[in-house]
Amino acid sequence: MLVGELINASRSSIARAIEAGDREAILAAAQSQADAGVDFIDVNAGVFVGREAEYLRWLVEAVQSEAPLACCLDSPDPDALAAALGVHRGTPMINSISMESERLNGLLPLIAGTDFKVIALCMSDAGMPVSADDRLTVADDLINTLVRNGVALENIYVDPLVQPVSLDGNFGAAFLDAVREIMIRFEGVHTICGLSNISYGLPGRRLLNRLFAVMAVANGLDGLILDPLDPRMMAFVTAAATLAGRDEFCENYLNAFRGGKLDV
Ligand code: THG
Repeated sequence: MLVGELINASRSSIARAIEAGDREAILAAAQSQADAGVDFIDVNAGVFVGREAEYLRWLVEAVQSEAPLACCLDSPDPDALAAALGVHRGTPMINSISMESERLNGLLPLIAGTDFKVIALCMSDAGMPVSADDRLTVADDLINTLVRNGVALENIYVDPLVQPVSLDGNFGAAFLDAVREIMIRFEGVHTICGLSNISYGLPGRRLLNRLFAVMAVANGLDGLILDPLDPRMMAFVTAAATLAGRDEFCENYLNAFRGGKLDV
């Protein structure tokens, strides 16, 4: 399951398009990611404090102005999510709920009993997780809370939270251990992550991001938030999914080969 990350107001070209009301630029960014094969288009207007709800809703309208491309609504703010949900067509993904009590209580009423896909981020009032065990504890709480509130296990995407390996040499291994354990212990649930945090503070970031994607898929991860316009990343992820047993009859791999997408 792939989520395209490019419509994020932390990117200057997107911030400019939002402020200029340039619907065509947003639509083009959405269409190119959909053409690259993503399942959801992430939309994030978090840098616009005070106007996030208004801008997130506008982003959804822009992304869906030609075709009802499904959005991954990327905000911790219930008001912004409610505004975006008010105009979204089809089944959205919510990015993300966590065990932080304010966020949990704000978002649960929007999510309970729906068939939305929900990213469950492994953060709690205790802060950021350090070890694999920290991540397992929060994942357990989140999964149980969501299921008790009428969210199907199959619609939950646990994000164990990638942290920079430059800050603590064990952060990569702790994340990978958590993915493997979550996928074994909670059969039927999904896992997902963003990649760029792993390489924060280091040179050669794209190399680290691509290899970490492969390692995460090898450990059972079945969702990624990524830049789908990076052809090497896409080739690596396609090959990794095939090698990890997630590509029946190697169909996706062979299609990518025939489309010239593996020659990168
Ligand atoms: N988990 C979940 N959601 C997430 C993240 C995650 N949403 C946001 C983020 N992480 C994923 N999205 C992006 C979007 C854009 C960029 C990175 C991640 C990006 N990065 C450039 C880079 O890395 O070189 C430059 C960033 C900049 O301009 O400063 O563009 O982990 N659930």
